Amino acid sequence: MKDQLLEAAKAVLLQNWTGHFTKPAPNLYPHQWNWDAGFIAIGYAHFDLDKAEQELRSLFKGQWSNGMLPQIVFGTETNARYFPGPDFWWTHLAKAATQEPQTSGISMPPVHGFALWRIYQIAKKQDPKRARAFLEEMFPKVLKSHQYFYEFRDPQQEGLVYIRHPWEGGTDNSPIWDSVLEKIDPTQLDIPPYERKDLQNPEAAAHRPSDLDYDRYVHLVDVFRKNKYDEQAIYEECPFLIQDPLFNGALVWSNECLIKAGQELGEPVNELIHWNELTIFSLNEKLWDEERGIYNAYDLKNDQLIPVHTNSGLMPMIGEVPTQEQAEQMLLMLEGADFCGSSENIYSCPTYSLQAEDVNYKRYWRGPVWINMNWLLYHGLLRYDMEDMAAKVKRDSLELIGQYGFYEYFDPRKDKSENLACGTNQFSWTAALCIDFLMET
Ligand code: 2M8
Repeated sequence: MKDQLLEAAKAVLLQNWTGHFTKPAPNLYPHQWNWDAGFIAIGYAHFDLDKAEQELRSLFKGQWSNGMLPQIVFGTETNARYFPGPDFWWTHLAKAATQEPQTSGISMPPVHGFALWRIYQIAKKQDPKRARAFLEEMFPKVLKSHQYFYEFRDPQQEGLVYIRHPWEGGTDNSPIWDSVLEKIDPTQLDIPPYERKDLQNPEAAAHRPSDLDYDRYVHLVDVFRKNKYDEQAIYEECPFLIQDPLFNGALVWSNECLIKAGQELGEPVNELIHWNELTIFSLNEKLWDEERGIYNAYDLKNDQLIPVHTNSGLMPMIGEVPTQEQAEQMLLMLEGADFCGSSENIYSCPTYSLQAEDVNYKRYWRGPVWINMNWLLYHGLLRYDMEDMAAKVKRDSLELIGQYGFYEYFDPRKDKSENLACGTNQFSWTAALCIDFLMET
């Protein structure tokens, strides 16, 4: 059974391999995506080091001269398959952008520090010299992407990085963004004309973000391009500036892995240590919700907390941000009615509190289980020796995949009469992280 699943997972990655990088899915996502590439490279490291390395090299070819690692590095498939394609971003106006390959003009959660370190650990067992050479090659690039965040996305120098578009958060349609997006009224704005392509995919169409959401997404892109990607000007004008606990939690784990990598390579790491201490401090000082035992997001534009509880609020565990005591509170939250429901009827871990009135078990990032979030949560739990819960998260992930296939996300309700698979099939990070779960020793 394990061998079959493993082989099937490898086949998904190889099927989505384009010769230079791996598409997140065969049709819906025809280019290279930023955090997908990090997860995918981890999967490859277990059976094809060459592809693991190429995956990250290809992504970093799109890195801007200011360090920003773009959300999408466009491949050669026609624009007809995905909106927004390369032409929509007008990145030729951005001083720092690469023109070849073309990219989008936003970034994504910084997973590459911990992906690189994990790949190094896996590769060392196969070929130590090669593993070190790749670490050496990538370390400065990943470091530069962190420098970008601390230089351009942390205006109050508190160590908390903001995102300026829901797509940057990775959790596109998360209810965390709602209150901020609702303030953008497209009827009062001049929204540039555009045509969605994602609804052409019948598997995914039903649960994707709404047209109103897309108008707002497009408006934000318009703000960026009109400001020629000048970060200061965007900061002043952009209505969407959010400090997200998943994003900043990933940053901490990646900082920490870069510190280890730097020490291994004999590189200076003082700046990284300083950034990291500040981010950990501010996550706890500003975003920790003592009453509920979870981290909030913060709306920087309107200067207020966003007390909306998705499992992003649990993710600072991956960087060991909470103390053991805080983590115990988080475990209670996770095991309780909000997430896993202490019952046998819910697959861990729904992306949105099951107590929320607007939880939706099938809609994109508004309730379903996503395997990358489970994988992160699993690693977070292990840092606090919460082995039982970690084992459940892993078991549930493998059971969902084994039963339904390598889908993009899953309805968390254990109901054998319904097909729990959602979104697009043959999804790369589901396959890659399944490999990592299975191969873990
Ligand atoms: C989804 O996001 C893209 C935009 O980036 C989309 O909806 O078109 C998200 O699930 C994101 O996290 C993921 O990286 C991307 C590709 O898998 O798809």
